[in-house]
Amino acid sequence: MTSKEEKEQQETILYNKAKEILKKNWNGRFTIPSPTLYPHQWSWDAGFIAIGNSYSDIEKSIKEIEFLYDAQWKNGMIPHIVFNEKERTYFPAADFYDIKRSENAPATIGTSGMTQPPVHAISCYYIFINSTDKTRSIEFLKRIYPKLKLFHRFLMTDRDPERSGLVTIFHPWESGLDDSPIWDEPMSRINVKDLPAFKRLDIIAVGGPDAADTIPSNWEYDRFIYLIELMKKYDYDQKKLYELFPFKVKDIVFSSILYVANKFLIEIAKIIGEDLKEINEWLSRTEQNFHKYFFNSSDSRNNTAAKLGSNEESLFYDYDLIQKKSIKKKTISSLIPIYTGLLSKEEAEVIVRWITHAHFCGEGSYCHVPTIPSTDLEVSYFKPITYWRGPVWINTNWMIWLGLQKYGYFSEANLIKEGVFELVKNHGFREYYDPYKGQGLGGRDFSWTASLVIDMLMNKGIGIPP
Ligand code: 2M8
Repeated sequence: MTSKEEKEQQETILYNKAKEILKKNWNGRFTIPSPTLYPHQWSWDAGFIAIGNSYSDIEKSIKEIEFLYDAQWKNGMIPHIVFNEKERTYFPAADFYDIKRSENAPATIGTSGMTQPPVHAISCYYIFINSTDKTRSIEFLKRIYPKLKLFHRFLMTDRDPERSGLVTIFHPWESGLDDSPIWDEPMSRINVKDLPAFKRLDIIAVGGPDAADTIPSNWEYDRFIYLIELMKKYDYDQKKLYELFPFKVKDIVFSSILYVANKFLIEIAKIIGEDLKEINEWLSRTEQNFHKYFFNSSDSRNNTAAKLGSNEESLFYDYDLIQKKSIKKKTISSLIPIYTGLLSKEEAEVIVRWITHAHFCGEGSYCHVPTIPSTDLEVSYFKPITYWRGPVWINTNWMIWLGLQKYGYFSEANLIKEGVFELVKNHGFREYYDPYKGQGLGGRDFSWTASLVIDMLMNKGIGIPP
């Protein structure tokens, strides 16, 4: 067998394995993120999962998105979790969120009271492109479009009263990157009071001697739970939260995904003949402010002196609205802007230098494969096996893979793709991976890993931002 044939054979094996995982994690109504850890539906997981399923099971992708959007709040928010009422192995569960306090909450569906990045318009575009029955997929787009737009409008208004085109998050869980070092500073200012007694179930679910080192610390978890208590105290009223909440961050990953999702929403609007005006306005707001908040906003830099990559400090950083300053932590979030297409050629070149640098598992590093770790390897807060503080995650690598292609860096994109294939082939379709050893960590048979590997195997360029 030639090496090309061998490679093709291995890729077929990976494809079938990934499909099998998605099939197994489907519970008849939605796909669980992982059988070992997460028994409910998560919002951005659902978006990623619908992308993988769009290649072989369009009906499932449609059902996935519709199940999630049936739980949409009256103010447009898509909750970050839709609970399976029969499951009791995850904390905090529906009763803890007590969403009935909000007049916006759905009446009969149990959900969380916060949100997550809006991947879904991107998934819906995949559904349309990959469908063979265009009449049926257009019917779906017509049904879902107003709901997608309502969600984006919620993010562009309630979560952006500044009209910056960038999203404010109230909880680290809203970012999806739960215990990223980015949140250390804002979380350290939170004064935890009257925390109700609770029992963490994630540590039991992960199991094994290293379990505690692979998940967020108790210090972080107390604050995660306390912030939910505070959201409840303010009845999930977005205006009150904006005024009074102690955690308010303009987030790069969330805002980048929203920008890309708005670009795909435009594509959907064109397909079904809807008006583009409002979405175009949202896009131009983001275009005007992305650098202002995430790059030039620092207290110590002035607009003219700042130059991306001119020194270690000049990168994209999240912006803390309470402290009114950048949160200077070197993580994968600093590199995600390449996914938006909002960078000049020169800026993209600088991001590529970081991506291929030893700090982020590039040349000269001791990493297992050249995939991007969630945190710079050479900073004090890097931890190789702890959740979003160092391990390699497939969804963020997928975004960077697409961003690199957007700017024409095909060989760099290819290195990441092959690195991802090596990880899943030899270490399983896991939730995250140790960047040095490649060891698989967290949940097993992880759905978004399977789904995005399918997209990388198909390699059709559908997700490259327009
Ligand atoms: C993780 O987050 C949840 C809370 O939302 C948890 O730790 O229990 C994150 O990795 C998040 O990005 C993901 O959506 C979720 C389910 O996979 O797990």
